[in-house]
Amino acid sequence: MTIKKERPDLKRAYFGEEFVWGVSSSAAQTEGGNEDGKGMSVWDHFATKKRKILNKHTPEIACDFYHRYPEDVSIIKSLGIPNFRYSLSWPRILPDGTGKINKKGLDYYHRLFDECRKNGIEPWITLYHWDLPHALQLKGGWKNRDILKWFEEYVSVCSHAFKDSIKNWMILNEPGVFTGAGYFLGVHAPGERGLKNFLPAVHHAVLCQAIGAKTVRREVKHAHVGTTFSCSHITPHSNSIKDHAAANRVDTILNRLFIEPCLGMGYPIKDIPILKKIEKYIHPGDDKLMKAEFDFIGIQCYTREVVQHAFFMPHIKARVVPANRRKVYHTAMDWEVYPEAIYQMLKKYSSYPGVKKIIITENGAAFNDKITHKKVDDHERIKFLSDYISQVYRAKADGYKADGYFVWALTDNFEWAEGYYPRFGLVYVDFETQKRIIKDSGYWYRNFLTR
Ligand code: IFM
Repeated sequence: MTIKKERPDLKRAYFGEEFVWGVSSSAAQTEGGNEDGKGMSVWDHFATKKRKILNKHTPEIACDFYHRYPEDVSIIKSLGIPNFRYSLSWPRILPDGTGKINKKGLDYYHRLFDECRKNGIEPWITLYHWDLPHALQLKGGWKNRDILKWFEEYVSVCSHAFKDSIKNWMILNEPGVFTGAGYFLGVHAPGERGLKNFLPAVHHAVLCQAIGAKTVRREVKHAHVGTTFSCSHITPHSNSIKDHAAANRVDTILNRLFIEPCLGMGYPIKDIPILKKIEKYIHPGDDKLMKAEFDFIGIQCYTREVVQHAFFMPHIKARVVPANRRKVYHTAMDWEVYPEAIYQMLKKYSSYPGVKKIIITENGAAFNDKITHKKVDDHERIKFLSDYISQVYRAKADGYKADGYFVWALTDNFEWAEGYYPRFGLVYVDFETQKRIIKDSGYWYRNFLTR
């Protein structure tokens, strides 16, 4: 397949002054630095004790961001990227999940945010990007309703510590993924499976996204508070009634499960009756507790899923037909490259009353990047970003909410169960030497943002 290198007509100015441009990353995927009092996370445990990651990779060193953040912040600056979304590591701040605060952990984040500011970069915080303290998982983790008070304590420590330096806060990163992959399919940490683990984890995450928002607002005056959702455009595999119904069920689980309760709509049980079992975990008053006032929602859209009816699939009776099986152009994650997905998602989420602003807090692609003559020619990623950003523009021009865009990711990093194999970065990382090389896509993004 021939890939056109670049669309010359796309301009930052088309999006207006208010539109937020940035790049995203997360602590567990980049930081390493298991020192200075950091506790073990569920991902450290899943990787080093359970050895569950592809090629037995671990996040122990990752991009060594803990020590190398000044270099990475200077790269962000050199690329002219004005906003940096990064997560705080719960076990670095509260090594046992609750109780004793690790001052060295807080000091490190203060240094990081100071470094950003010194370089004219606005830091955005994600409070929870999947690295639950292992100590809390030993007590049941997201399945245990006590997580409501553990999480409130963690958020209150963080928002108190950073109330003067951080304006933009996101509560959870993709609750659909950490509950689905971590507590239903068992392919992510902590590796649990089945509805009996998944449903309480979902309900507690829904409550925590609201509790987190309230806690940040209590501590931080004028906070700009959001939370993020993973989402995919869903299409039926055929025109059959059964495939349409299956597509609707998958859409409900992937795209509606976490946003609707926080908007006061409750769980979408009507469209997926097995969800009724979640009622067992709902306490009186929870319907009010689940509601949250968000200034924005973050959506993280990479692809579309094509869905087929599957009688033997437990609970959902549907399956996703992989991109390689459909023989469509896809990334190293086997995610179909389908730029219109992001348009469809902006359209879908714009239609919810109560959604004030939508920021694309992640979008990007993993390709098989190679270094040639000290350069990384990743024109597939350039084409990907350019086409997806064009669809964001199309949505905005059609009157849908679209208020910002963050590329995932700043650097190649630890891609969870896939280890270091998929490379999502604008910056290449040689994981042996920790040398960074800005990829052509990094320079493309710089030109897009600065010309
Ligand atoms: O790397 C992840 C990130 O942590 C959450 N959103 C999707 C990215 C790519 O898989």
